[in-house]
Amino acid sequence: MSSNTPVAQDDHLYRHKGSFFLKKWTTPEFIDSLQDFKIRDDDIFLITYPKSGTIWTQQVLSLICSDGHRNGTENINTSDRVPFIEFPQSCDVTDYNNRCSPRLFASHLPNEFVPQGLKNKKAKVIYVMRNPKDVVKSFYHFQAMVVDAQKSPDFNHFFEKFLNGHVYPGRWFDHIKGWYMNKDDYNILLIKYEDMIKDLHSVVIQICAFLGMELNEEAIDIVIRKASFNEMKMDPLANKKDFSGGTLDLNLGTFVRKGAVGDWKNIMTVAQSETFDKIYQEEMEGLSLDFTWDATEWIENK
Ligand code: PPS
Repeated sequence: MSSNTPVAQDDHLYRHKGSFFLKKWTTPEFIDSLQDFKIRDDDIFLITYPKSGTIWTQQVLSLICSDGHRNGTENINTSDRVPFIEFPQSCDVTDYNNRCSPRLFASHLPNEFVPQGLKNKKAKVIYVMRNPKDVVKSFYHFQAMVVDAQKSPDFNHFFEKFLNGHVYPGRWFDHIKGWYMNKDDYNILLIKYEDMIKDLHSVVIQICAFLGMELNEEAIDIVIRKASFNEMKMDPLANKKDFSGGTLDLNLGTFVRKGAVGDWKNIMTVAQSETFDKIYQEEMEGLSLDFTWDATEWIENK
């Protein structure tokens, strides 16, 4: 596997304890300080590797927590409704101790960096994962919009960066394995993006049960409608209009982009796919985790 452009470390990232972080938003000291962040028993954390369905699940969670109507929060940025624990500057109520319970947080942090208090198993963690071939394609399109990022001139260049983990927050394999292998340390619900695509209704019911929230059918229907791809595609807040300019150049793409399973086939060469499969086999061996790589699998298995 070779690209014409050498893969250099991205200037907008720094390396800390084996992972990569964004210089613009965090320092190593701040990341380390999160270990002692005081967790409340009713906190709800949404954890993802980037491009795995974060904004979608942020939307689902904030809808569930307000019975589907969002309680007049329609005009509040997603980053304020479900702020990232590692990026407090990105939201309005930056002192997280002043937020009302139940607090909703999102994070891309590898498991070793999250607050230790999550391990008392009272607060809830929802971990959403997506097949990594679609993750890398989605990430490739996204990095083109990130103002400070080192831009990959072609997909192969980004593909190599992704495999090497030279992206925030590091290697997909490390993130997934770290969380999956330590899942028993947390009160955790594992969800797959592809299951949300296939049957959002079932996943919403599963999340409600996990959170102990009782929503009637009408409220569940509203959650599903307001979290649908078409609604979110039209929603400026879901498309990160609040990050427009300084962080994202939204002239170069859309955040809620395609929302497909198997879109990697439109960009990955056979050789890249085979390289990926080989690494995947080696890295994931022995883990009872499987992914849906292509939506046609559902049709064929019927
Ligand atoms: S980020 O930057 O890490 O927060 O990105 P993240 O939100 O995790 O992932 C973005 C991808 O999720 C897709 N998306 C959706 N898919 C289906 N339904 C809905 N409602 C939805 N909302 C967002 C979004 O389009 C990105 O995937 P791609 O493959 O690029 O389309």
